[in-house]
Amino acid sequence: MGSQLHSGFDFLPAYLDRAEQEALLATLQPLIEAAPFFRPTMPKTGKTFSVEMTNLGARGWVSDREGGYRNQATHPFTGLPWPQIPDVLLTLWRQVADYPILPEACLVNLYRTGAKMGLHVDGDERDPKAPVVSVSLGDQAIFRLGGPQRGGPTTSLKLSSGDVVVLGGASRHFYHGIDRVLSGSSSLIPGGGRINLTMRVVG
Ligand code: MD3
Ligand code: FE
Repeated sequence: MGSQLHSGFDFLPAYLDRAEQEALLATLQPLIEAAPFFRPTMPKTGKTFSVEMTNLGARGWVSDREGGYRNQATHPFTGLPWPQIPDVLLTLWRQVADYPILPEACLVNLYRTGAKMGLHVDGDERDPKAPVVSVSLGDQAIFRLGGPQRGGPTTSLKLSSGDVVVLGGASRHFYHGIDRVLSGSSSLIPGGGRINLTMRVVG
């Protein structure tokens, strides 16, 4: 059990050591080659996200102007099913999630220079009791966590490579975002940047 700053929010700093981070990245590399990063676009406006994304698992998260936010079984550009979530991530889920169902989706976010993610609440997973498990790799990021309502007080937390966060309980529905990534703060990812993995039960 790490430090619980908010109800159900569990921060597990340096959960993965450097060798484990390198091994996880090596496991991800061929999966990302099969399901390349793409830039989602916002519903209606078509504005592009600065974060690049791909998914693993049966039900990946995608967004575009025409179809809006949704979960789907195939990559929007290759048309292929997403690669399976690797065992090393399912093992991590079993260790930290305290939940009897395995994740069906793992969103992979890539933050290159200047990428950020505005304050938002995660959408419509049908099982509201299921936690989200997040793993950070590469450059450090300034993460902002609010409460259930937009405009309420927020706290910020630096997320470093190897940190794991479990979002359970009430925190699962809290506003959150990534204000910025500290470019050059880690040597893990070739070409620099940050990867964040979020495992979810989609239902
Ligand atoms: C707090 N990702 O993919 S991970 C996202 O670092 C997302 O890429 C961020 O927000 C990233 O939706 C933050 C940590 C995280 C994930 C889900 C949460 C924090 C959360 C859900 C509710 C509250
Ligand atoms: Fe989110």
